Amino acid sequence: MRTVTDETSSSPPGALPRARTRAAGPAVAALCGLAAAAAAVGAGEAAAAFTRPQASPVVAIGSAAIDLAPTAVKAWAVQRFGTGDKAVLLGGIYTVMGLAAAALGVLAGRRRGAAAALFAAFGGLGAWAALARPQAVPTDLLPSAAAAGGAVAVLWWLTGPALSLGPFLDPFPGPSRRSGAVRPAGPERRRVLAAGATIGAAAALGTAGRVLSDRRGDVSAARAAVRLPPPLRPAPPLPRAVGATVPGLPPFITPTADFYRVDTALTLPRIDPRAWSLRLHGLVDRPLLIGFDDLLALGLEELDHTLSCVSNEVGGPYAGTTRWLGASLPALLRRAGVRSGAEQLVGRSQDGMTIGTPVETLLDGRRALLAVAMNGEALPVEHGFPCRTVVPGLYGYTSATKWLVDLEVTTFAARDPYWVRRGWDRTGEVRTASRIDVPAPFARVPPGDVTVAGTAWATHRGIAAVEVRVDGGPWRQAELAADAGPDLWRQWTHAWTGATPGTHRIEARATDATGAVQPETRTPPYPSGATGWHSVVVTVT
Ligand SMILES: Nc1nc2c(c(=O)[nH]1)N[C@H]1C(S)=C(S)[C@@H](COP(=O)(O)O)O[C@H]1N2
Ligand SMILES: [Mo]
Repeated sequence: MRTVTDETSSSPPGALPRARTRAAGPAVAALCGLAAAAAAVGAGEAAAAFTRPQASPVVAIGSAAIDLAPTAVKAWAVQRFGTGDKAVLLGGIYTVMGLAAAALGVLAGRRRGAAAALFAAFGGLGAWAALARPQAVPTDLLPSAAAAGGAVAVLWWLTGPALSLGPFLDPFPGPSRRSGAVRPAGPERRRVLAAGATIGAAAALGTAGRVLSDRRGDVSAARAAVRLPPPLRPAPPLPRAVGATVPGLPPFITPTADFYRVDTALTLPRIDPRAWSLRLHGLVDRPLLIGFDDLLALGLEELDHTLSCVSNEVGGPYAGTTRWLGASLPALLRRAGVRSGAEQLVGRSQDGMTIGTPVETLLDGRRALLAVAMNGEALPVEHGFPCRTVVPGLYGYTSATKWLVDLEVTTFAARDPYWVRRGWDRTGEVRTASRIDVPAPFARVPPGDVTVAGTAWATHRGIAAVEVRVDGGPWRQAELAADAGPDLWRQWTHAWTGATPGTHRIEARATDATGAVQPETRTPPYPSGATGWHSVVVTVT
């Protein structure tokens, strides 16, 4: 069966050194396994175009991995890869799948039935993952079934006798003229060609499936068609000196394109506002069901606010400031009539995320929005189109449900939202943070006067002071930019004079408006937000 020819050898085919003959067989077998996996992915993506993109086996298994990943792994992924965490996860899944498929191909050389059964089992895993998603529907089974069917059929075909078509149909008869490389002949050559063709066809099928589901689910036209009414209650103008103009310091208002993104959504929920509705129910006197136009008709208000993520490390980038536009959430709660005993409001997103906000916080007089726009434009899909919540003072994971479809007023005992179930703090009050943006870590700066600048936030409490010190020396008051209100971050600058050549450590700490100084002790983000002073080491040359 393993007839391998080699031009450099004068021996007749079949008399080659055994090591080379053996090397070609498993490689071809592994390739057949890879082709079967490619068929699975291609068929799965194609079928998902007709069901839902979330039901594609790879996406479903990835989503299950996100939900099942231990908290430490999730926190590490967010910190290490940030918004790129999803690409890294998918890359990892494809790598593991590729290795497993190659191994199954080799197994198929000896036990074809067992290999086919294991491919089918992978399909079963995809089906289980798809059906275990929070919003699963029975048809979510289909992409995994297509994937398993495709893989088993391709494996059976590639490893079976059908490819022995006879030498006259072989497009490359005889040994290679170009090199002395071992080239499989006969059935194996045809298997290699067939496997290659299968991989190409599967890639085309999968790509077509992706393109089709992107087109079917596209909401960009619906988003462009949203007509935002002028705010009934505009935000007060920002003080002129709200931003410090120092090169390297981020702008006071974060451009939407630069706004950080943190979520568990491997495929973005794409919701047409015409098909969207929001249910408010639970411990209320008058449950509500409102559509998007009803929401816009409630009378919108603007809110300038700094949103931040609990997973942000000291000095990290996961905070941004934007002008939100939306309907008042406290007003809607009052309209529904919150009953006594209500403790938390659980927001649920279209993809099944649950985020719990204390009712007491929502009704203590602060502004909170059912936001539909940021910086004057309908929410981008990745930031929650068509509607999300925003509650100043709380980290995103307890306040900022994107792709919001349901609000339930309930008790703490009745429901543990997604992150609380994973051990994160129930309230998620934003801790005081100060970040040195300029100079950058390990920057080289000239001696003499060095401008130090940064951003500090203690959302909803406000920033009263920022202090800076160099090499553990005395703390000096930084100069604060104008205060735009407690719900917004505050930029600051400090003139470090007499910088001498060498390596220096700059540290910053903020005091919030309650008078509490940021603690020095470094704690990690889990379970209630990072603490500690940010420091930057620079070299004066
Ligand atoms: N549906 C949904 N909403 C979500 C999340 C999520 O994973 N899914 N993540 C939350 C977290 S942890 C944060 S910090 C904010 C981030 O919002 P952004 O991506 O618009 O910056 O969204 C919150 N809302
Ligand atoms: Mo977050």
